[in-house]
Amino acid sequence: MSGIIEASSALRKRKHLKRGINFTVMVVGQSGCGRSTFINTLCGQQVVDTSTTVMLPTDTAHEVELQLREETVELEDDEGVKIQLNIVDTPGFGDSLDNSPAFEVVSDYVRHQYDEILLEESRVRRNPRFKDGRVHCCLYMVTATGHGLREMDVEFMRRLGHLVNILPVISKADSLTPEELKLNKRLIMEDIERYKLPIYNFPFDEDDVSQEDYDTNTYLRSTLPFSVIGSNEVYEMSPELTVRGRKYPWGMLDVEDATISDFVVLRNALLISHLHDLKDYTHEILYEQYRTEALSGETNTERSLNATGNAAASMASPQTKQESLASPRMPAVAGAADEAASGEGAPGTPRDTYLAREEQIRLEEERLRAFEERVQQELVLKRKELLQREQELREIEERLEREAKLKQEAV
Ligand SMILES: Nc1nc2c(ncn2[C@@H]2O[C@H](COP(=O)(O)OP(=O)(O)OP(=O)(O)O)[C@@H](O)[C@H]2O)c(=O)[nH]1
Ligand SMILES: [Mg+2]
Repeated sequence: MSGIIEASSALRKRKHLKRGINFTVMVVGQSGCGRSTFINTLCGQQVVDTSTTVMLPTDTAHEVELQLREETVELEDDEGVKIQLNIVDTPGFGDSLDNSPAFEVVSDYVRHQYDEILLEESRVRRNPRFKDGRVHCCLYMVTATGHGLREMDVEFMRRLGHLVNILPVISKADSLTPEELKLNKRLIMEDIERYKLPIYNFPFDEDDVSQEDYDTNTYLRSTLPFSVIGSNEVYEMSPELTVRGRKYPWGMLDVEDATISDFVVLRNALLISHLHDLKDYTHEILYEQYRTEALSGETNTERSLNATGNAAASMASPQTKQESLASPRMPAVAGAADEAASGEGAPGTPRDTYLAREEQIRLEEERLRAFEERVQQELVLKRKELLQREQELREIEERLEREAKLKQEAV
């Protein structure tokens, strides 16, 4: 009997390995900052086209629109574990005078993925094919300069940091000297501290961490923001050795050279050492917070930002962060109701208790109504999408029919 159980658990494990780990990374950064090149470098293959992806508006009255492009790549590590890496590229980001709409698009996308999970969780029958599209990490690329963050960078991190794990990255690091890069890193971290931006700072529980994890996380924190160099070219140095690098008149650099950029450190953290940490943090902290807000009908996400404080500056342990994020956000009345019910502190007369309970029920109903509204909105959106797809399909069919007719006529 136990043999069968062992065999089936091994089978399950193999199945899981075969299916692979689902991991989603969003790459955000201004046009030309090297997003596409970085994605190709990270995946070790040409995943996205690196021709300019943004069309400038012909009419100056119109702003450049942000698009979100999704790609999926299957990667395999040394132990044969497959990673279904979903990449969301953001062409058009930061190219407008007013970038608020672009922030909204990114924020809506991240929220939409959370809503999908919320909906799925509330279904009586779960969909076995449901795909978790939550963004586990957002790489925010800042083009190498001698300065700290720009207003837009601060605003983005401030608005999105409570929804998604943000890792700041300096792209095109080869355009700075080692001293300039050091200065750039320092100024960026100073800004992150000054504005209390909630980035992902490799949190750990100080009371419950192995020495190895402590060292790794401390090192990764001290490396933030990661500097990267990307390239779309692979050079054959010898029959056995190929190098992804950049060729310059003065020589060639290897993008994996750890002495000139943090690319390898970032890749290892993302795809190996912290893949599960980023997923867990997304699920247990960020999504949980979103879920509480969605179900309670609260929308003030800025408030949580203040509660979270500066993750980078305070180097809060996950416990501290979790506590501050998950701190009860029930309205005071509900608290009073509980107190009244337990007979502690509150006046405690039956009438008080009754009124407090009434209030609590009313709040619960409000919360449910808000949730229902969100679900309805989702449905409307899905229906719209469906109609659009149907229309596209019809157009394709018509085109095919036309082409077939033309061919027949030609014959
Ligand atoms: N020096 C240097 N140039 C880079 C690096 N990464 C990319 N580039 C170059 O920068 C230019 C833009 O790179 P892309 O990867 O297309 O940038 P992008 O952000 O995807 O650009 P859009 O999609 O047009 O917004 C290309 O000429 C790249 O070769 C880098 O690490 N160092
Ligand atoms: Mg691009």
